[in-house]
Amino acid sequence: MKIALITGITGQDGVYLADFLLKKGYDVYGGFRRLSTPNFWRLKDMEVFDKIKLVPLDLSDQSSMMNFLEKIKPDEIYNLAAQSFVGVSFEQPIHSGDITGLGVTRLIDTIRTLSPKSKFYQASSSEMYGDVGDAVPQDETTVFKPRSPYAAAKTYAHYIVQNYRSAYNLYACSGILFNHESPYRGIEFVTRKITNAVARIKLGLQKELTLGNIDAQRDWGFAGDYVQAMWMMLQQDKPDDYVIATNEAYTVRDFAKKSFEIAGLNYEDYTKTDTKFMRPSDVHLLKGNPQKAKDKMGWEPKVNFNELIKMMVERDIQRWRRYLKGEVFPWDAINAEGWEVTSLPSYRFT
Ligand code: NAP
Ligand code: G4F
Repeated sequence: MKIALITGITGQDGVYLADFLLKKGYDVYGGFRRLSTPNFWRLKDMEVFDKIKLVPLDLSDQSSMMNFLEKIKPDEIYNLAAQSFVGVSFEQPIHSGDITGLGVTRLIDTIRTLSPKSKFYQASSSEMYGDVGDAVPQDETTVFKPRSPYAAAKTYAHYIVQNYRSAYNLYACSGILFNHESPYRGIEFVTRKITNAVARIKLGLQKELTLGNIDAQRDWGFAGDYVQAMWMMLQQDKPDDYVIATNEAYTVRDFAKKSFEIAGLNYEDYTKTDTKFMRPSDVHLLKGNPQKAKDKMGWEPKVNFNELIKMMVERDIQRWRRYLKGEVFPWDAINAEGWEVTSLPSYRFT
């Protein structure tokens, strides 16, 4: 039986990957960080909580990685842990650099020392492209011009992985994944913020939705499709980096309009914008070309834009309906109205 370690197992991609690897017969270890309230709701909801082995592992603490890798030398290590929210990286640039950037060096250097035969996957990001200019769509040859502390940290990590691959001959890959969403997406990301608000408006629990830069364009895919590509990267003859995307871009406005439409509501009646949700610098257009992943690994996205939104809206409506019936507590939907991180300087001092 193959052994896999997934860092960041409590996050969106962590649960989809755990489910995928368990179905492939892997023995799955999941790295989690200690919190005052454990964040296991996704693992429980996906019904994988009882099938995995949880290990305390924080990317800020190299000893936690050493403890684990000394005892268990996994066949495959998937590094999904990160401070993954771009907006917060403007507020916490040092923490974001420490976890999302330097944390990867801590992990891959520990692998080099204690488990050099482990195959390694790094969660790189399309945010690294940043200011893309005329380079549309982006592929593995497009230059990185990061526009946030998060993107700068991911770019550093991306180059560290390339360096360890060539310097120490490690089997180390980076997937340059474009935005991927699901009903398990964190509630502060724009897609889930929208589908959650649509569900609450539909059920009379919320009156309106306030967004920031609705002209931003993203290439949105389904997380369940994207974790399969992570695994495929570690099954190839040689380690390499791959863009994973749909090659279709839509605006935030498009996403919101479609979400309201699916719920039988009119976007214009409920949505407004506020500069407090805009970032000091934003990425205006991301659209990825996944041709290399298709040619070399046979990977293609299966769920399209409309199907993804329908899946998310329907699931959020279902969650809030069950909540209203007193059946479940929608863990990450507490204070959904009005709770949002912003990046305006005024926010820092008020
Ligand atoms: P997510 O839902 O925010 O999950 C992030 C995970 O990292 C959570 O399990 C979180 O634990 C964990 N984590 C945070 N700080 C940590 C620390 N100091 N030590 C150990 N674990 C820590 O993110 P996701 O959407 O699943 O994304 C997975 C990875 O792919 C991330 O690295 C992200 O940056 C990258 N990525 C995501 C996308 C996307 O569109 N989703 C695209 C490209 C790249 P808690 O549960 O305790 O917070
Ligand atoms: O949903 P977002 O916060 O995702 P973003 O910044 O694209 O980052 C996500 O995708 C990356 C891959 O490209 C990952 F690496 C990263 O970890 C994360 O998963 O914002 C998307 C767009 C931005 O342009 C933002 O300015 O939506 C815009 N937006 C407009 N109104 C908003 C809002 N974003 C948020 N979070 N909240 C708003 O009200």
